[in-house]
Amino acid sequence: MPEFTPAEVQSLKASYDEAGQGHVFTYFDSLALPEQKAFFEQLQKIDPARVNKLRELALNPPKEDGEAVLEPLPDSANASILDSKPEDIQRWYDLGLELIGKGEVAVVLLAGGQGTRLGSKAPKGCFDIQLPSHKSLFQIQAERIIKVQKLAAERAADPAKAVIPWFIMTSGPTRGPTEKFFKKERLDELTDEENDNRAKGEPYFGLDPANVTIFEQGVLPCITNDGKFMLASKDKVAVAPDGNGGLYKALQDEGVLDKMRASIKHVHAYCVDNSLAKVADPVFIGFAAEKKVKIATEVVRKRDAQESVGLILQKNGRPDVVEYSEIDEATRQALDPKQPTILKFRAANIVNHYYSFAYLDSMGDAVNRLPPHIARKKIPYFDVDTGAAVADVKAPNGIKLEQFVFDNFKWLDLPEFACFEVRREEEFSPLKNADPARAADGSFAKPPEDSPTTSRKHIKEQGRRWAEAAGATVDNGDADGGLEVSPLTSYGGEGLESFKGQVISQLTI
Ligand code: UD2
Repeated sequence: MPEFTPAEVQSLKASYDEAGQGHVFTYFDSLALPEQKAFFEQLQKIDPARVNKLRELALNPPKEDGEAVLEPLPDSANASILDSKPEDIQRWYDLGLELIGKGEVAVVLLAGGQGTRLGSKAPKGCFDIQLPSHKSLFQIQAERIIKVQKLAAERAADPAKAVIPWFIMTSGPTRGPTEKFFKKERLDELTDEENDNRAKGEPYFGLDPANVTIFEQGVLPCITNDGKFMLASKDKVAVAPDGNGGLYKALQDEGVLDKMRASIKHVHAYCVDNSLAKVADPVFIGFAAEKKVKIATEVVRKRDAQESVGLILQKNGRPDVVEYSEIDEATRQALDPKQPTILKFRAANIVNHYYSFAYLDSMGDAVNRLPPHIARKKIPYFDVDTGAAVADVKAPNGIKLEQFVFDNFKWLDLPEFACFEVRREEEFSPLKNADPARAADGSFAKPPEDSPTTSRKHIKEQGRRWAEAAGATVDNGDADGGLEVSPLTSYGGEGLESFKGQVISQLTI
């Protein structure tokens, strides 16, 4: 029995006709019932008028009156762990742990991106950067949550409340494999060795599954250059994830805000591919909570003018981010007039954001006004006129609409926003690219950057620094001269006193 009546099909078709997208129904009547049902469900989820509006917003963004004036954020909106007083950092840390101890902190993981540049078929969180422990990014991040929960529980009036619910945003392609990976089911997308390594861990890496919610961001149709929705086949619209800015609508549509509302006041959202991400970082959360801002963002000093990171700045007096793919060369190269040896715009976005729950819960329909960005792509499609599928597309033939998670920063007044500079070596090592090819002697043809090698190295160098700061000596023959310190041993270098005066010969502690 179909799940829809002819009248429902007619009214759905009328809404597409009205939006100038009626062509997607060309083959609807010729489909067998199961295909009709699946197609009807997909078409029902897409609001063609909303997509047309988003495309319009993307192609003709609201004009700024006059030339956009870009300036670094004022000192009032900036803080830096590099030059903060130790007592301030300690106060933020204590406050952050107190809030976690009261069960008021949730974490949102942005994990809907595909690992295309990394060359991995499985979701990035599954990636094994070849640490001695062979822990995946998901496992490392899960264990950081376990550890910081423990640190909070030790001080909490009611330790049972020191729980950080983890909400993992996936997209169509990453949801299934992510769920299977957390349940310890084998993934076709992983090698046998990677699956075997996963099998060693606990389901959900030792977290209580009740506190881990995997949800899905929305999709947007791929659109031809003249504004028509593209079909992937007779019975499917070609769609793509709506960008990490799809987070805000997904928090509403997937009931995540509803789940948070009873106890959560502070939300930390971070990027799956930052190997050094301090998940639910008490210092950052304490800092933002103390300033009572709606949004705070962590930044690191930009490595060089060409680094592929967004720049946190003020635009016409409002907080904003200019993405690396949209920065003009003059802005990228501009030097600080007061210190001409460094970049004027050097606050690099690292997809590490704090939100007050109240702000997220107040967004309402604004989630439909996040201006998407245009990505002109080569999109395999089904040609409605010829009835043939075109797989091998030679040149960009359409656009994908991608919303950026930081595009609502501009909606805030400066006092509602804060920027927190942290140390790159402690908190940012992006896993973006596959390792470079190796020469015959096994050396890299060019220095690895933002790759498994750099992620692995940065984690082990951090572990070595922590051990040596605790008074230990590391002598373990590690290839990178480092030491892997499990998050279950230490979250941020604390609790290593017992290693004082010892020689650590293990590769991981
Ligand atoms: C992101 C930032 C960039 C800089 C850089 C540093 C944005 C828009 N850009 O650029 O400013 O901070 O990272 O590493 O944030 N994601 C989703 N759904 C999507 C697309 C992406 O969840 O539809 C997630 C993705 O899984 C990752 C994060 O968002 O956790 C960043 O996505 P990306 O790696 O595609 O962004 P990138 O490196 O172009």
